Amino acid sequence: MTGDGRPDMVIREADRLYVYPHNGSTTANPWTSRYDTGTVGWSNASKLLLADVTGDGRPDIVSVRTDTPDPSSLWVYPHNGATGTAAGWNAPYYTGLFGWNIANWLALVDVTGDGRPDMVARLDDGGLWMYPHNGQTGTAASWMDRKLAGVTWSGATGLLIGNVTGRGRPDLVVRESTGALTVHPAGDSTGPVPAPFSAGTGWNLADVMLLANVTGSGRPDIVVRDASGNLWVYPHNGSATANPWTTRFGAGGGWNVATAMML
Ligand SMILES: [Ca+2]
Ligand SMILES: [Ca+2]
Repeated sequence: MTGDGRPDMVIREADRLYVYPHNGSTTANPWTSRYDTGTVGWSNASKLLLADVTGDGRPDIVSVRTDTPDPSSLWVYPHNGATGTAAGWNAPYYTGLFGWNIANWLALVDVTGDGRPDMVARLDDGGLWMYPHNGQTGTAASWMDRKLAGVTWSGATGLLIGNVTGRGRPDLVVRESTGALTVHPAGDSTGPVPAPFSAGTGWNLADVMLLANVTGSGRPDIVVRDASGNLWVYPHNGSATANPWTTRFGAGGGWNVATAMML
C-alpha cells in the first residue's frame, strides 16, 4: 500500500478509510499507527476488496457500491501511485458491471495464473464462481464472464483463498459452523490434487478473518479479529499437509471500530 512491499492494514471506520502502515515487525503488532486517506463516501460500499487490478503493482480498491448507478455496482479505485502517507485512492471508475449483490462473499486472487486478480464469488445458493480478469490495464481492467468453480460451500461460515500450500495456486480455506478449519488445495495441470487437511478448530473466535503474508515468509498468515476487538496474527509455519497456523501473536486491541478490514 505505502510502497514498501509489506501488507498494510486498511480499515473503514464510519465513512472514511484509514491505513495502518506495516512497521516491519514480524513477531509483534505490525500496525501501530495510522493515517486518514482523506476521502469520504466509503459507507456506500457493501463490499470492499484490495488487489492490484490495474497492473501497476500498487493495490487498488474494488467496491460494490450501493448508491450509483445501480445498488450493486462494481467500482475500481486505482491506487494513486503515491508512497508513504500520501498513498490513497481518489479517482474511481465504474466497471459497467452490476448485480453483485447476489454474492455473499467475494475475493480477488489470481486463479488463472496470468498475474491478474480474478474475482471469486460465492452466491446465495452456495455456488462458487470465478470471473477471470480481462488482462487489461488501467481503467479497462475488469471481469466480464464467469465460470463455475465449485458448488459445495453453502455451509461455510468463512472462506479464505490464497497460496497456502506453496504451489502458487489459490487454495481454499473453509471454516465450518463448528469452528473447524479445512484447507482444500487447488487443482492444477501438473498432477493429482493434494488431499484436503485440517487446520485446527476453535476458529469461531474470529468475527473477521484475513489471509495475507504479514510476516514476510512468503506464505499467507491468518489474521483474526475476535469479538472483543483484539487482533491476532497466526504466522504460517511452512506446512503444506497439516495445520499451518498453530501459534499466534497479538496485534493490538480496539479494532472493533472497523466496519471493514483489508490486507
Ligand atoms: Ca494498481
Ligand atoms: Ca488471473
